[in-house]
Amino acid sequence: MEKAYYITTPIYYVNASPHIGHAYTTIVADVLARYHRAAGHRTFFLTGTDEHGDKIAEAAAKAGMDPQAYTDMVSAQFRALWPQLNITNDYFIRTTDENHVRVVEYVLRKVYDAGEIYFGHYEGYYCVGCERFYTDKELVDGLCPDHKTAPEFRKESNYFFRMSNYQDWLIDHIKKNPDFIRPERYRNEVLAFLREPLEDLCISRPKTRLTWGITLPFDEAYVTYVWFDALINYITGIGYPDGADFRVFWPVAQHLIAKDILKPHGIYWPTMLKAAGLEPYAHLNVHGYWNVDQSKMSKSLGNVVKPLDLKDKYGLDAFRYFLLRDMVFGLDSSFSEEALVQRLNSDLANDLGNLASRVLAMAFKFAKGEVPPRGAEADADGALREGAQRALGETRENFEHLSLHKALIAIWEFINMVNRYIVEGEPWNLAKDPSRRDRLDTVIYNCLEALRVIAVLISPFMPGTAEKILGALGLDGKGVRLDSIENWGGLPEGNKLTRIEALFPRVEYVREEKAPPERKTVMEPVKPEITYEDFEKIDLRVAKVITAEAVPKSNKLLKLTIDMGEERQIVAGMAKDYKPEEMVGRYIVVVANLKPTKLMGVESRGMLLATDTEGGLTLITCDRPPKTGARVR
Ligand code: ME8
Repeated sequence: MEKAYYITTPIYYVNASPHIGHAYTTIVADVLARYHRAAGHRTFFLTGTDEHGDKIAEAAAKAGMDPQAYTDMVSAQFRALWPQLNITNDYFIRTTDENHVRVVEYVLRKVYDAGEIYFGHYEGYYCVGCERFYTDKELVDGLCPDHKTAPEFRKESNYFFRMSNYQDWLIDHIKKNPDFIRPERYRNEVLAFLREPLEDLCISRPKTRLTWGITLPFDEAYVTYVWFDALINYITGIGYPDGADFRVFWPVAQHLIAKDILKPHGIYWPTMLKAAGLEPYAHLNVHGYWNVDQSKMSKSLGNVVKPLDLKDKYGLDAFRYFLLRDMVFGLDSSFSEEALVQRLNSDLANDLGNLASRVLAMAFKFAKGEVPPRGAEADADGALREGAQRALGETRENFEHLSLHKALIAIWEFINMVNRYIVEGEPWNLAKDPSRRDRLDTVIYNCLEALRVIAVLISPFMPGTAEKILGALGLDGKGVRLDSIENWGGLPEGNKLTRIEALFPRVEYVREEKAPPERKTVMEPVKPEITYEDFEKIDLRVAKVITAEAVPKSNKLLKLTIDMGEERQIVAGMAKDYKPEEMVGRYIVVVANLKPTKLMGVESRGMLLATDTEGGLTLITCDRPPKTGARVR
């Protein structure tokens, strides 16, 4: 039977425009879908938008729009983005689609009729950003760990799904299927969560508070909780309950998500499926975050990187390559445009781009722009052939484990091998000796064939580039098959070649000068009043700095000896703004009667006064030379 492959992305919330985080997940799904198509598997790739719930209703209200008009608008932005990133999804689902609404009602009814949904009361902390309740334990300093905002306290009567009934089954399923949730760190995270008693899941919202959702089929007064609605997209998208595609693709379903939505996918979804009498998905694949300046990208933090800006600036394939090469699947990665440019110049312009130009130039110069005949094989040729097989083998293996960056490393090893093959084969010298024509043809043939192999291997990652290379070789760049490179020599002799422009022109990285942040003089709130007596308790003195040195292992602290009539040691957090030698000889103002303390293990008997300037801290000092030790009045 034909092998099937089904991959999904999260359906994205329509409260924000797509950024590189969304682009990354969708590009990875695209690479996987393209790879499986190239492997000859019957493939289905689903993406879409998540459009109900508080969060979307709030965003629509903020935009002054009706929720349907608002979701139509933003969903269209996502839909329009994907073709521009060369994404080949087979279907685009919206949770406001009529057929999705019907399926959600159908599943709810099924689970309700099975007695797995009941009416009850709930109170707890709810994060609208995540659209879920948090337990006290999950909150960090009372804030949502993801959005860093204070959750709302909510108390409501609602419908509940008996999720707790499935705890043991789920633990067992995860244990029996080690690859059910991967990589392992996320499997462990879910198992750790399941060590605590699993609570039932609140799956409704009263219409008195929220109307933007799917009405419960068994109670008109409530809408469905957005996650119970959204997760079901994965079965609606392939025609559940009756579609033929559902039978083909559900048994091999693989979801792709980032770690932010591990709990709904790792816990809610499999238990919902079980309760609805369906098999769980085959794999949940979880990746890390793209961070910018140490924080997860998000609209609220204002550090969003837009995929189309990068595509326009550097080209789509360079952008896709960078995302796939730089992130280790499962771990976080830090986005930097400078790193993208480095990869573009080294891996793409130098290694791959130069190889393609070099090989084609050679074929035009020495073989009249045609694929020459392949002559007798020398040792170097055998090694090249084996290199191609190794690259194919490692690509296949790494795709199994979603180690896409490793697959790229293996392909690049082969690219470098071909570059060496040319240097060692010295075709330019062979061309000088007519008796070596046969060898020259063979070397050129092998280089062109190697280019074909490379194009096929990179085609899931950089489909545009693969098409260009295959086109230059006189081949059809569409419908690429991996098995076409299982045997060396698939490139037909006599094929007419075409010249192409440089695949990846080098670019210069220009660091954008960040405009200095606009500084407003915002006065800190004045502290509560004190009496003169209170002020009198603070002993402020003028002192002269005698010595200064950095405190070991601290980038902030300086150890000072000061003269204030007596000699003293104080520690001051001035190292970022003053070099030790700049401090020596200065007059400073010190709080002299502050209780001694230790900073990084160094004793400090007093504190100097300083204030903020545009450029950092400045010392409070004296206009004219004072008497050391004098009181400040
Ligand atoms: O959670 N790094 O939608 P969402 C990497 N509607 N990936 C990121 C990312 C980042 N900084 N930011 C976002 C939802 N993503 C729900 C899903 S599914 C039934 C419902 C990607 O718009 C990543 O795939 O908040 C993450 O899981 C997803 O966008 C969250 O998208």
